[in-house]
Amino acid sequence: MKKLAIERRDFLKVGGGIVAGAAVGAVGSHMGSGTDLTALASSQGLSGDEASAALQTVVPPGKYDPYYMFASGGHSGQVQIIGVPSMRLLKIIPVFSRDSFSGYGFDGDVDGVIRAGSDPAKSAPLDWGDTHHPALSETAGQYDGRWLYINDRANGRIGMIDLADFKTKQIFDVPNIGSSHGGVFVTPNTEYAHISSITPRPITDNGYAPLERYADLYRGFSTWCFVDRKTGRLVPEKSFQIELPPYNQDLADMGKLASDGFGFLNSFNTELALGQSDKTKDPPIESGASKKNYDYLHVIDWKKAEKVVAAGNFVMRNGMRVVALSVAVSEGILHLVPEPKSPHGVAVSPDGKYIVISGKLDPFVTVFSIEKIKDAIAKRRYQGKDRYGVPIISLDAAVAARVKLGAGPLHTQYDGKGNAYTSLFIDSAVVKWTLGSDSGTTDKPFTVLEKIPVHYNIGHLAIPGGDTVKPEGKYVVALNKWSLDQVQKLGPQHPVNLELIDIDSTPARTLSSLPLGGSEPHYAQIINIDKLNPLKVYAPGTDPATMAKSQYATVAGKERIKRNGRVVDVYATLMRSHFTPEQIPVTVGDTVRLHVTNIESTENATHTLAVPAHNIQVTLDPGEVVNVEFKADRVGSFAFYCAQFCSALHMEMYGWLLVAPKEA
Ligand code: CUK
Ligand code: CUA
Repeated sequence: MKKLAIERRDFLKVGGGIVAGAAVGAVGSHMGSGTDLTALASSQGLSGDEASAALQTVVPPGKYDPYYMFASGGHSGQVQIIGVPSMRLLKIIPVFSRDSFSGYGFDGDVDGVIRAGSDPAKSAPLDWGDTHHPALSETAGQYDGRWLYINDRANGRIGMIDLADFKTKQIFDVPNIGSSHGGVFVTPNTEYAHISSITPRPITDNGYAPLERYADLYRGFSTWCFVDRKTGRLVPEKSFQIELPPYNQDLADMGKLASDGFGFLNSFNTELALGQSDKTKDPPIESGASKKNYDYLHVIDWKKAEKVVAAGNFVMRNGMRVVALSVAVSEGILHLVPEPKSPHGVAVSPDGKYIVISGKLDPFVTVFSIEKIKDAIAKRRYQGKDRYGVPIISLDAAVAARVKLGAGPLHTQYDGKGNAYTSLFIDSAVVKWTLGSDSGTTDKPFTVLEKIPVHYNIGHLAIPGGDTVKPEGKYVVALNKWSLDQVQKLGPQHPVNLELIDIDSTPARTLSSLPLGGSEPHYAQIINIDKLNPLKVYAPGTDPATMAKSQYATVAGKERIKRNGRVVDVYATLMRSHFTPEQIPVTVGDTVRLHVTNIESTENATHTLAVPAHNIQVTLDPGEVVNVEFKADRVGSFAFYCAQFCSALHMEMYGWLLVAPKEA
C-alpha cells in the first residue's frame, strides 16, 4: 500500500476551498484508483481545515491512542476513560453507582465495595455519588499509573481504583465531612490523598446545629488520607484532618518541588452567608456569599501537620485524628491569604513556584509566589487575623502578578513549555498565557498570548500530564458543560461536550467536538499510555478485592453443592459455554451462597451470572472469583444465564435455579 502522503499545510493552502484544490495526496489502491483526499473531503462537505483536523485525530484500526483521559462522570458516580486524540469512550468504571455491565454494586455481591463505603447508620447503602476530581497516583510528581482516586462531592467520600484491573477497590466515607470538593489531590509521592469539605458541618455529636450557631459550631475539614504504597488503599488510622473555619473550602491543589509540603485550598463564602429565611432579611446565598471583595486562600503546611499529629497533639473525632483549629494556628500549620473574589480553581505550576487562583467574579487570575508566601510567614507580614485567629498574610506580600484574562476564569493547566491555559466559563474560551517571573531585575512578564474560543461554558480543562511536574503539552481537552447546537436534539436533556484542541500549532486550533452522553466530566487527567501496566487476565482463582487467591476458588472437576441446614453453598465454575453445576436445587427459605469462578485463562473471555427476578448480575473476568449471597424467598424455576455473548454457544450457557416449595 502506498504511504498516505499528506501534510496539513497542503490543506491549509486551499483553505475552505479544498474542492478546487489539486490532489494533495493519494490513498492506497484499496480505495480505488482516482480517489484522492481532496475529492474525499469535498464529497464529505469538509473544508480544508476540517479535513486536516479530522486526520489529526484518526487512530486506525488496531492502533492505540497515545493518551488516555480519566474523566469524572459527575453525578453518574463513575469514571470514564477516553482515548486522546480519537476521543473514543473506551471504558466506564463505576465507583459510587451500581452498574450491571460490570456487575458492580449488586446486592448479591457480598464483596460489595459500595456497601462497605456507605455509612452503616443509613438503612440502605448509598448507591450514587457525584464524582468531580480524579487523581492519578504520582511518584516524584509524575503519574505512575498505579491507582486512581476520585471524590464524591455529594457524600464526602473517596473511591480508590486499582489500575491493575481498573476496578474500584475501596470507598472511604470520610468522617466529619458531609460533602467534599477539595480533592482528590495527591502529594507528589502519593503519601496522602487530600479531600476537604465544601460546605461546613456541625461539630456536634449528632451532626445537627441550628444555623444561628453557624459561626461557632460549624467547621470545615481538610483531610489527609494516608495511602498504603503497596495496595493503594487509604488507611483511616494513619490519616488525619485539620479543622478549618466554616468557610466553603473549594478547590485544592498540592504543592510540588518549590512548594512541596504545602497544600492550597480556595474558599468562598467567608461572609458566612446562610441564605434566606422567614426570620431574617438575609439575601440569598449567591449574593450573600459574594459581598466581600476577598476570600481566603488556605495555605496548609501538611508536613508540619504530620509532625504535630505524630507528636500526639490531636483529638479523636469519629475515628479520625484531628488537629484542632487552635493548634493549626499555634503550630503555624494554617495561614490565609486574601484572594479575589469568590475564587474557584487553584493550580500549582509545574515547578511549584506559582499558585494560580481564578476568581470567578474577577477578570484576573492572581498568581501567588510560594517564595513570597514562605518569606511573609517567616517575617510575619500579616495584615491581621480572621475571627478564628488564623493569621492573614497581606496580599501584597504574596502576589507575584495579576493577569487580566476575561470573564469567569475557572481552572488552569500547564503545557510544560512555560505556558498556562485558563478556562473562562462566562466568555467560553481558553486563554493561553505565559508564566513570567518576578525575581528582581530579570523579570519576565506574565503575558496573554491568545484566546481560544470554545463552544459553551467550559469548566475544567486537561492537558496530558498538565498538573504534574512534567506536562507533555500537545493537546488541551476543554470540558464544556453545554452542548447546545453540537448535537441533533435528543430530548430536552443535553449531553455535555468535550472539545479537543491542538496546542502545538499557533494559533491553537480545535480539532474535534465530542458530545458525551449523560455525564459531567468536571475534571480529567490525561496519562501517556506507556505508564499503564494493566493485567491481561487474573491469576486463576483471584478475588479482585484482595488481588490474592480466593478461599472460594474452584477448579474444574471440583464443583459441588454443599448443604448445611438452611444454607446452601454452591462452588461453581464458568467457561465457554457452560456453568457447572447447571442445576441448583434449593428449598424456599434457604440462604444460597454462590461461589463462582471463571476458569478461563484466555484474554477477553468474560462471562456473567445473571439470575432473573433476583436482581443479581455479576460479571467475571478470566480467573476471577465472585461470591453472591441471596435468600431464595420465592418458589419458582429460574433460568440463570450468561449475559455476555461469549461464544458460538453463548445462548446455551444457562442453567436452572430450582426453588421448590417446602412440601416438595
Ligand atoms: S469543579 Cu466542576 S467545573 Cu467540582 Cu472542579 Cu470547577
Ligand atoms: Cu458466557 Cu455467554
